[in-house]
Amino acid sequence: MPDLKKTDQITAQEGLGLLKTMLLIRRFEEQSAEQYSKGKIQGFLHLYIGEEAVAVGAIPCLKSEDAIISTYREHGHALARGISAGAIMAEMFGKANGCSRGRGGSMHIFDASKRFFGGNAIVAGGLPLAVGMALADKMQRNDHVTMCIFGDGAVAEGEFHESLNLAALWKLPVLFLCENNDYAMGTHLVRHQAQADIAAKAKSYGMPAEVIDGMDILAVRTGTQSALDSIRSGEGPCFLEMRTYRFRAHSMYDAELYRNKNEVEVWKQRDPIQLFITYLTSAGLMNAQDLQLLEDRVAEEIRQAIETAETGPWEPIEDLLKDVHTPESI
Ligand SMILES: Cc1ncc(C[n+]2csc(CCOP(=O)(O)OP(=O)(O)O)c2C)c(N)n1
Repeated sequence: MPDLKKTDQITAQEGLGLLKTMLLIRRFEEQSAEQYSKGKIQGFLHLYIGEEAVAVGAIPCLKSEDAIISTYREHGHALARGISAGAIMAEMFGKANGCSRGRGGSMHIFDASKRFFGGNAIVAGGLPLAVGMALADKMQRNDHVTMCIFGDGAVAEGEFHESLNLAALWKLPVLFLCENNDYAMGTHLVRHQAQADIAAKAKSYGMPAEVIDGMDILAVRTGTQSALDSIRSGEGPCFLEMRTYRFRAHSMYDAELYRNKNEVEVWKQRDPIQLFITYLTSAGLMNAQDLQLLEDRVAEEIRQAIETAETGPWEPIEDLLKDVHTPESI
């Protein structure tokens, strides 16, 4: 059996569903890189390849009324939440049929109907927003949870500490989910943090914090589910540090001079998709034909997404100043 630990509670149908979403994210990202190199996508593009087990293990544990706040590396989170590949791709093409009407681009995928309250270009910018949303939920006495996703780079920001402090003090229903991929752009965690144990920092604010193997989708799923149960029972916020890795550069403009190729290759040995395929196959829950069917379905979904983006309309020029606020317009 491969090195996925939580082997007990998964059916073939669930396993194939999770694998399909991981494959969708992987292929979507590969296609995004290609469209970027063709000039169809402009601006910044941050790929999630290597980190798929976090999104797909954690996000489906939420209920539809729960909220998500994300970062600029959020295509995978948005897909895992059920925003269509076409709406995201059209957004990145800058088309009016994109989920943010083509005005946000890659870093600002947003869909209020899915309670997906955005990617955010500002490192740690989502944390205070999540705390505010959780405060609103607590005041309204519902049992919604806000999942706040951010990277290890965010722990260097004051907002991280302010947000954890208030959330713990007021026992707010927030799940802080840190995707620790070791690097903040080109800076390794140990080069910017005197205390590099992120979970220990969270514990110091008086909330439960756990470190989880972010390459193991089943460990992510189990850990997230139990954190959500604790939050819903009124115990206040929880913190999960997912140990993961990005296989690609920070963004499309990064020569990756800060890490050696061998390090990347070592992490690729634990590619979360490959680990899960091996797990499902050895557990007798999937065979090569099932995998091919999933790949075919995903390929068709991506083909349609590109078509949606290609054929989508540009915003009419006369609408360009709509929703743009200037001192004169207020
Ligand atoms: C407040 C702020 N400071 C600096 C930047 C520049 N910046 C963009 S990405 C990044 C690194 C963030 O790394 P991390 O949070 O670990 O996320 P990852 O890219 O690893 O997913 C920085 C410093 C920014 N966008 N916002």
